[in-house]
Amino acid sequence: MSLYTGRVRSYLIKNRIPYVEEPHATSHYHKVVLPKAGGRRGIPTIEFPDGRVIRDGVAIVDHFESLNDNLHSPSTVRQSAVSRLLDAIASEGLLRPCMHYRWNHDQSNREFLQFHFETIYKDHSNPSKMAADRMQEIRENVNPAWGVVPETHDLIESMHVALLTKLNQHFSKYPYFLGSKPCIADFGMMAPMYGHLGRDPKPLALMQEYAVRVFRWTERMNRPEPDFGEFEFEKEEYLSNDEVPETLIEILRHFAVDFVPETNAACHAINKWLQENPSVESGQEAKRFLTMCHFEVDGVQISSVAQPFRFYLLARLQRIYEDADESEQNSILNLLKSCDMDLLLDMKLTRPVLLQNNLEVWD
Ligand SMILES: N[C@@H](CCC(=O)N[C@@H](CS)C(=O)NCC(=O)O)C(=O)O
Repeated sequence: MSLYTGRVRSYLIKNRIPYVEEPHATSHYHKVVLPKAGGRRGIPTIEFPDGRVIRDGVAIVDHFESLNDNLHSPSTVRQSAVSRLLDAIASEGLLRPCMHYRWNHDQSNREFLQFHFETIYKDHSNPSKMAADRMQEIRENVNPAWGVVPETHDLIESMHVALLTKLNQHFSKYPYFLGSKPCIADFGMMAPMYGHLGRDPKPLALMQEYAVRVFRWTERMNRPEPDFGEFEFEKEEYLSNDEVPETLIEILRHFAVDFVPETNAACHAINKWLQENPSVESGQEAKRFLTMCHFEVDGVQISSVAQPFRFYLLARLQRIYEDADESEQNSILNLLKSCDMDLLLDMKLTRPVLLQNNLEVWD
């Protein structure tokens, strides 16, 4: 049921890397794994046979990509930029629908969630009560922190249904985001689109009813073979000539509607926090819930936590642009302009965020 595990699980399956999935609740996890994960609980966290530990799904995929000759990282500039952009959106940009469809549809989801949360506390004396308490805490405190409040419910639902329609159009033409081979963006998007939105009963029913091609993509992503028999494609490859198809541009335009204002507001809020906290030392942990930010989408006011991790991921897109030559930069810029995302290139924190010893830290 973990959102971020969807990315890593799919990567491991597609690459036929054997693994065992364990709940993050065992005494082994607490005694041995957690201290090596910088003391920060995070799902997923991976432990290798030699005892090394990597916390964070993005870092785990980075690790395997570096051993895998970057098999799933497109090498051409437009596709590489889009792939990184979608990875950032996947991590931070879909939390509202994920939380809303999990926590505000009790009739469909209650027993399913109760069962899963009890498994986290199965070694405690009263798993049922502990699960219920934790679930209540998420509903009352975590949801509002991410901007999931009654005033935003309609917006969240209309945006999600529109997204399903656009994704469905894309996956009717292509089995993956950039053609017939999965890229970093496909794995990233499995975090929100499988862990919550393609598995919890309520949003799964929506997906099966209105977006069967998206549902098929989630199935395909959790199978080692290409699993694209309903298409004419024969080989696993990205679209030629660095193409980013129109169906994907449409999806990006849709994401821009809230991802751009939220990123802008988060950038200002975190930079203000940095200005007010000049004594933050290099290497100090960048807390996940640092400060709040406020923005507007389609006339609806939203307040949400501004998370530094968004900018860790966005910096990877910005770096692709900065490292490109002039004609490649124009090509990336034109692409981002065509989907209303170009302003993201300038949204930077005054102090970069790094991943060090399994923690997000300030440079
Ligand atoms: N940036 C991390 C985020 C991981 C994360 O926040 N996972 C959630 C669950 S899906 C979590 O660990 N929450 C805290 C907890 O459950 O203790 C990643 O991409 O792996």
